[in-house]
Amino acid sequence: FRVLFFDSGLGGTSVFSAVKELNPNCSYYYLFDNECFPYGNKDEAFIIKRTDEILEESVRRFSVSLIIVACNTASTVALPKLRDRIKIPIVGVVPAIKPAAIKSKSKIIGLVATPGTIRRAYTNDLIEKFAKDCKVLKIGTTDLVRLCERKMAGKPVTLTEVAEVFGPWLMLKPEERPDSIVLGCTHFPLVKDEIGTLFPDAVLVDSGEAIGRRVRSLISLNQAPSYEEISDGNHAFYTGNLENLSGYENAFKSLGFKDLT
Ligand code: DGN
Repeated sequence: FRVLFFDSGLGGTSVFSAVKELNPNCSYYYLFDNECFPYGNKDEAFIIKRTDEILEESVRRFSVSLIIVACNTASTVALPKLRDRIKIPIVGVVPAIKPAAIKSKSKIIGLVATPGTIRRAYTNDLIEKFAKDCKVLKIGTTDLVRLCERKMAGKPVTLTEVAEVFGPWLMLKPEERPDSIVLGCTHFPLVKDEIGTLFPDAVLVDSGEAIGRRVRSLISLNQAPSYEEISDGNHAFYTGNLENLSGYENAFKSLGFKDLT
């Protein structure tokens, strides 16, 4: 059973780890659009066109049975078009507003995501629907995405650098800070420890486990076409720009991805 992960960067690897844990018997492919990284500040039309082009091509090339758009920035805008055009199950990753609102006692929740995700009508609808009783503090950042990429490439990231991103919340009195923080970008679980150190009393909510469960149920419901396909257990990753990989090979290899194409 072949599953394709897709992100403009390495953020999707945080979802990959969660999905693989619950679905160990799949083959995983990771499509890493580093040619157009980052998506976080690109306009919506660009993201819709780009994801459509490269995912259609990838489904043909790798004969995958399921796609995980492991990027909130793309999922919150491109899913309808993708689902219209590509006829295999496509699982999107969107900010976990609902569980965060449920977990919050103070009813002050935080959403940290890319500027694109923060702007989306989709995100505002989620807030409207699931967090009406909460005050939602938002930070839109591409700086934190870059810090996560740096960390994955094996370079040091300091707590001060992460703290700078969260300046607006750290300036608040402790009781005015969110007690439940949505990591609304798949990169951010990669700096979960740092964020946890800055906000020790807050619960950090990402989408990884929920996506893992969703994939498991799609597989068991046999909703994906080539379910009977036996996994070859091989994990491969593909990238748009080989020259720009700078240190990422090790990150992928340590996750069990063997091929570099
Ligand atoms: N990982 C992407 C997300 O979840 O929104 C962001 C990547 C980017 O290109 N900024």
